[in-house]
Amino acid sequence: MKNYIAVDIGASSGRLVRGTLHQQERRIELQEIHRFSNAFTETEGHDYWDIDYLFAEIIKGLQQAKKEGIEACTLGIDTWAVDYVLLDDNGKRIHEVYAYRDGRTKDAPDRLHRTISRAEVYSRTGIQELPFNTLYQLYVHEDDQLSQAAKIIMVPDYLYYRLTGKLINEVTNASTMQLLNLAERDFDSKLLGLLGLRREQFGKLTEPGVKLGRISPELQRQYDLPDCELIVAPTHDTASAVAGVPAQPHTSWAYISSGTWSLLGVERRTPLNTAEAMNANYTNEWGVYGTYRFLKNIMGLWMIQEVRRETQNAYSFATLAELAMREKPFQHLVPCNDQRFLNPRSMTEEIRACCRETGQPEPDTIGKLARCIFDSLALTYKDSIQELQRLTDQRIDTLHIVGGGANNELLCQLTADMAEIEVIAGPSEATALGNIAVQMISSGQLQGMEEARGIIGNSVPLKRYEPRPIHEEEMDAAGARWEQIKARLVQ
Ligand code: ADP
Ligand code: LRH
Repeated sequence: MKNYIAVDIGASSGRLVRGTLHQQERRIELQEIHRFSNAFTETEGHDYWDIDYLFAEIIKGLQQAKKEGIEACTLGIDTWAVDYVLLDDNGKRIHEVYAYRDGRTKDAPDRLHRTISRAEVYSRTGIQELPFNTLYQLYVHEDDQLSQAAKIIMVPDYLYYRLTGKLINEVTNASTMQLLNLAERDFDSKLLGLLGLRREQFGKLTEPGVKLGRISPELQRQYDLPDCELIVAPTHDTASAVAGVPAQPHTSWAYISSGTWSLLGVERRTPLNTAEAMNANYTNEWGVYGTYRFLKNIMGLWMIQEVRRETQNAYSFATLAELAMREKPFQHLVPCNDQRFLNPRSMTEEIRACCRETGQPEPDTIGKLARCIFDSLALTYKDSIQELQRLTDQRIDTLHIVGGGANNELLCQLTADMAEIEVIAGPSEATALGNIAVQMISSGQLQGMEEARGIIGNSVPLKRYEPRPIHEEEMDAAGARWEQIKARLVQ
């Protein structure tokens, strides 16, 4: 049976997963080969990823695959978006890879938009303003390094390059640079000009599904790796995750890709870069096969990851959800998307300070902190679902929650209750499945996304959550407080 391996690296963890297609049963069997943690660390006041460590973990995973008897496979790589690598003329990296939460871009949007308006950037790119978009990161990047850069590629492009020696800029991830022109479907010359960059400093825009060739023979020999053919995945993890949503044809659905971030949106055939979409901060990231992901970034499970980290990871995520479940709902609410939660010195302290400032009691136990985060996320999802229906003029009947957050039963049920919508949770490994599905389509094993999504839905148990009636008085009080908190803190 043919082996398809996905390398899927999120901001909190990475894994190599093998998929095999059982044609008769119409399902993909997934097997995790290797898992490793990921995090950025601070050096001399800046936050960086350890890209050499990530590459070494990919090699380890491939060696493990060989030990398990996989002699040959196809391979696709996806990672988080927006972060990039500058290469010199010899293909050597000329800097450590900045992590997008690094504070250096804090004021970059305001500064850049003195030269070009927000509205113009949005009408060109359709990308929501997030301070860490590559546009703003490059705007503040050291000038001498930028001018030395022979090529500017994204993190997964770089991992493909290390494995094959081939240089590409894969499109789904390239769109998160906020440098692609929606109408021309190429790099925007005005934006490049503002950054002092040239088109030749980027590679060829390459669609998911393209075959890139084999792992270089030197690497194969040096590390005793399986014979892998690299296929370009949707290299942005969110593009792979949305490809992995088990949506039924002819239904009206939205998704939350629920991991470090909650990416809430719909898949569209056309972008929607109206003034209303810009004001609501919705993005149009490029998806697989010419689709667009019209979505919004919501601060997501990063908040609970950070609170957990501050306990030296004393609790599992499942335990944190259980502790939260025992707490009274809606006692402490915070506006998750406030920038104060992007990379605070202490998430626990930041949440407490926010509650204090808004006249609420401070969550003083780990259970209360977790409850505060899940209640606040569910209320934010409710707002975004309403906003999304208004902006797209489309009724949404089903909300698919995919990614690690699909395991959080409390949050899934709260989301169904708050947004008054049917939630289908799973797969938690939708990103790996979407990555693998594109490899299978490219290899001619599957016809296209509709077939792939049907098979994905058949491959793992999905859990359905129906909205439960809400205790009206309790909800009215919480709803009024929620509106006040948002009005006070979020611009
Ligand atoms: P990323 O790809 O951004 O690193 P993942 O999709 O792997 O993120 O999701 C990680 C998140 O999933 C964790 O932060 C955690 O909140 C949630 N999660 C994973 N397993 C569980 C579980 N058993 N119960 C509750 N939440 C879980
Ligand atoms: C999720 C994600 C998201 C981006 C952020 C940088 O992992 O790729 O889609 O906005 O990380």
